[in-house]
Amino acid sequence: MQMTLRWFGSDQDHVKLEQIRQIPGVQGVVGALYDVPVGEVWPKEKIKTLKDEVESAGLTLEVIESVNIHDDIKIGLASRDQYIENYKQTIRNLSEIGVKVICYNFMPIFDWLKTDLHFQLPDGSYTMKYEKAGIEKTPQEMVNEVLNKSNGVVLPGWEPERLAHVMELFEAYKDVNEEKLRENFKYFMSAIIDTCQECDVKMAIHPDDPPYSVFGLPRIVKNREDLDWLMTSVDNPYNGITFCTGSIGEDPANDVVAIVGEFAKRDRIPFAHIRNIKFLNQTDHFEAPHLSSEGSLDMHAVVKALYDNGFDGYIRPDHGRMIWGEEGRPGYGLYDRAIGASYLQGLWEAIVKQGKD
Ligand SMILES: [Mn+2]
Repeated sequence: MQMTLRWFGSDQDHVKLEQIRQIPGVQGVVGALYDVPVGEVWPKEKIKTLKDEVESAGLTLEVIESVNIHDDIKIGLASRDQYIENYKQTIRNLSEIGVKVICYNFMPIFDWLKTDLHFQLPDGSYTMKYEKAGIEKTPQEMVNEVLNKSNGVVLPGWEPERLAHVMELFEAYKDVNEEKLRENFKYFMSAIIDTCQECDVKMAIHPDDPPYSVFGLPRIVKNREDLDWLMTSVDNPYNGITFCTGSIGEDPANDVVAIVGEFAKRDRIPFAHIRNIKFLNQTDHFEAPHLSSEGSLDMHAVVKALYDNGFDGYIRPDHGRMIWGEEGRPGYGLYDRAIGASYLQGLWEAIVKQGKD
């Protein structure tokens, strides 16, 4: 197990590499280039610059989150072949600087969705919350709300200029149902898998967040059956999962511990996001501190399922709260994630040592 922390780069992240270096046990950062348009090849020089910066702080850069998938690949347009060639070149370029895992998602149009980025808990800290009622509207209503900066839905990563085109994207996806999206996933993964193997770079798909359809859009990474289909469709260890306990756990029907154990055993989890959530009811939740007693997921059982099934990949504590007056990117403060990293490593140490008795 290698503990890591996500880092958004020196010009975009209020957290410094030097601070991450001081969290006990954290060996590396999970990074990305944020100024390369989706679909284009990540230039070698820029990747090398990022790697040098991270390594000079005494940390490693072996996991990338994310290299995003162009919509034409997810929609299945003829132009996808060029974007797939670009993706393969990006894999080659990343492998040259020692990257081992690429996290990505296959969600149409929207990345993760929360309805409140500053939900205050009784202890005064701030966290993110999701309420299903907050997104029960048409895409156009939703877009209008966001453009008007109302108190409605907040969509991280959605700049106004992109939002202006969101209805065109909905139009482009109108014939893409789950079956078609699965076909397009298989086409993409089949096309890149040899390159992944040659370069020793594992692809790790992030589950859909939330793990069910929103705005009528298809979702294919929601539960055990979906993960099984994805892994079987291109049956190769380089086609893997970023196991996100929060995303999978947001559907109370998903048995997170059983699913993480199964896919660790199948050697298909090169990377894990560990966070806890607390259900408010069947559909709504907030992101709780990592500690089992603070949320609805049993973190000990999750970590034990990883250990017992031979997990030897990368872990990062997923979103944390904003505590001690820290301000910055919601979910990505320093302090609560550092506490999460320490807690998860404590669980891991106890499980390893018990296992040796
Ligand atoms: Mn995650």
